[in-house]
Amino acid sequence: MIEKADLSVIIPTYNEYENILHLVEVIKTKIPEDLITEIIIVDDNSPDGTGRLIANYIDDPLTRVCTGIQQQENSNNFAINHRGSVVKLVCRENKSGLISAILQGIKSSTGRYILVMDGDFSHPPETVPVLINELLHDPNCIVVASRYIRGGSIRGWPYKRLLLSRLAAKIAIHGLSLCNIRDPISGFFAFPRYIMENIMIDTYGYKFLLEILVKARGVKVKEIPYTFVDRRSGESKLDARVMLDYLSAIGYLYRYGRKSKRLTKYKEEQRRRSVLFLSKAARFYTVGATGLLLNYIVSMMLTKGIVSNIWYIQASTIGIFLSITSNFFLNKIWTFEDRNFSSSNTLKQYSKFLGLSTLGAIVQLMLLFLLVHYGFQYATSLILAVAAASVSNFLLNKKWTFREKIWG
Ligand SMILES: Nc1nc2c(ncn2[C@@H]2O[C@H](COP(=O)(O)OP(=O)(O)O)[C@@H](O)[C@H]2O)c(=O)[nH]1
Ligand SMILES: [Mg+2]
Repeated sequence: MIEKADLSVIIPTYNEYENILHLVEVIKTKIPEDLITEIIIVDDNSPDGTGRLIANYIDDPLTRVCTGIQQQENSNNFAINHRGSVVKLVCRENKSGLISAILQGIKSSTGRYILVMDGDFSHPPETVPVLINELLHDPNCIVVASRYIRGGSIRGWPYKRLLLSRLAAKIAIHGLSLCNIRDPISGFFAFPRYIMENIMIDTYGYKFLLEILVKARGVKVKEIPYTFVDRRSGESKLDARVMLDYLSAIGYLYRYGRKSKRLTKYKEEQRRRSVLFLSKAARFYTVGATGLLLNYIVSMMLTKGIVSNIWYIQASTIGIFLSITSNFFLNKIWTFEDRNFSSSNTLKQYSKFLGLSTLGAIVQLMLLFLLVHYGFQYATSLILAVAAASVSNFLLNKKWTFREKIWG
């Protein structure tokens, strides 16, 4: 048994008795020789016996001889051909819809690459190697077989169905802003498994590709043309109910897209605010450092006889006063970019700033006393006390003196 495949081909089936075996055989001949491949049929207990047919095919000793199996497998739901391709059958009890069938197939698969196609020959097996080659060429994109690019077409559909399909594609493109694809409702596509890793597929919709395109937004898409051929035999499951489901799925994806856009916007806003907050804090602390320097220089000049020779306490008081004043103006102009220089406003802000600086000094001293009292080292206590006082000083001045929001 193959442990891990390179490629998993997922084919959902419901009443495809007349198509599926032939399709599997043809696909086997189209897959590049060097790829270990599993073909996974997901059948919803088709009343026409599609599931049983596949199970018998897998079990059939002739299949095994033809495909060169060496040893007897103990599970009865896979078969290996001569290139190492496995055919697996996933049986589900009830008809539960196309998306969930594809999802179930993917869950049961192991391939690094996944290819999804219908089981009614509408998706020509000749296009399978083209999809695979494109994907191997650029393994980070979704390769979509498209009916609506140059070279693509639809054969055998009545005019009404052509129109409906075209309309459905347009609704998806415009409604969901999918500008990099012409056939977003294609059911024939291939992609690397990792794309599915961070997204939750909702089985409620009808088009699997749409779910990926909206939820893995930004993923690279490559379209290759193909001719969709109406089913050879059997009946299409497209009915009014499916169309309604489709429209409500578009509505759901539209709301999903808006929600994730809002979320991205919110995250961007938060990032912008944190940058703003940090840059203001950095400016506030730079201003604080210039204040310290000014305080030091002034105190020195006044005590060492350069300008005068006054008592050091007086000199320090003048130094503190000057540094608080210069801090105030620098913060007003540079940190908080406040351009209201009316005398009443400036005076009011200045007194608040002065008051908060005094309060900061008192808090710092009290904290220092308490920390040292409770056994902390002086140096550690000093750092903690200065940090606490300067942080509260910044926040209070931001909010109360310069009337800004704390965050941002
Ligand atoms: N397992 C499973 N396969 C389904 C279901 N509905 C459709 N299919 C298969 O999905 C593929 C596309 O369905 P089809 O009726 O051909 O849709 P159309 O091509 O849009 O007309 C075919 O292989 C169907 O057999 C379902 O509910 N469960
Ligand atoms: Mg079909």
